[in-house]
Amino acid sequence: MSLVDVAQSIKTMKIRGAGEIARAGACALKEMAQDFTGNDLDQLKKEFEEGKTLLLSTRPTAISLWNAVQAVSRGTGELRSVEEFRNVIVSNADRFVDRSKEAVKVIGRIGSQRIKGGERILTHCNSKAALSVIRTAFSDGKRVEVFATESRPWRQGLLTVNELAEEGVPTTLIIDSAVRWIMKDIDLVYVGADTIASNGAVINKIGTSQIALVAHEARVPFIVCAETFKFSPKTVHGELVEIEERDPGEIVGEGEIPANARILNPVFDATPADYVDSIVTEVGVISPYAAYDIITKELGQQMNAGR
Ligand code: RI2
Repeated sequence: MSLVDVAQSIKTMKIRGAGEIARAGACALKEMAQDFTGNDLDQLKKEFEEGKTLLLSTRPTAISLWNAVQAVSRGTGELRSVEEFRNVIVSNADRFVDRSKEAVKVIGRIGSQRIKGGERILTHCNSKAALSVIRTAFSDGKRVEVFATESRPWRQGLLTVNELAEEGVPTTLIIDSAVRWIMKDIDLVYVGADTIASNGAVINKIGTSQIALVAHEARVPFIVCAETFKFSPKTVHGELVEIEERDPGEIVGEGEIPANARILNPVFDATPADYVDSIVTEVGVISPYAAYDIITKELGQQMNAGR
């Protein structure tokens, strides 16, 4: 696919998931550089910048895409030839994709340590990082049972149910408003993240903050699974995370409600650090209050770009 097609697929959620859109963006920039046939470095740089801008315009909430673009761009400022520029882009993109895939596996190994077997686990949306924990525990022979929320309006929970049920994991689908009703029977909650702010707030699929509130009330551990590239250097400099609002047509069909009625369709929300038990990253389990340290230690090179 061309970079324009990849950007369109991310925008329309044909490609979705904060980790997946980051990998798709990195690959799109790599292929753009590989397909460039000219000898004019300025032209290549111009097309590269335009490609980055287009990709970053697709889904504003997930910092993963921004971090991926920074990672692919690293060290390109001082290059003198098209060949050098292309080679650096390609190797940066490959490194980002490989490390991001490995991070999901490591999160699975680390996050599943908490699971002893017999637990009833609730998850929201369809997070590769959160499901990696569940899959790792299950493949290690731990008998877990999963409750997946429908995750309206896009209903990513059905992806989760289909994936896990096909793998033999006992899985139950519940509607989003059944979370407080089921929480008394839940032992652990694992969710993913789109962005983690420097104060430890977790921005994830809409409804996550309600789940965290209910888990807190029921004293059920609420565990976030997130690669370090889900942490936001921009929030260190005071930037607020934009909550994407999508087409109301995702919620109601044509004519279902009168034209003079409004529809709000925010697709992410923020969970304060106080409601997060821990964050499982590929560099270890951290308190949400250690988010600043993760950003400065793991994303320090991106700190300036985030100003
Ligand atoms: P992984 C998804 O957003 C969900 O909010 C999910 O929790 C988060 O990205 C992280 O997903 P969307 O693309 O990177 O479904 O863990 O809007 O797969």
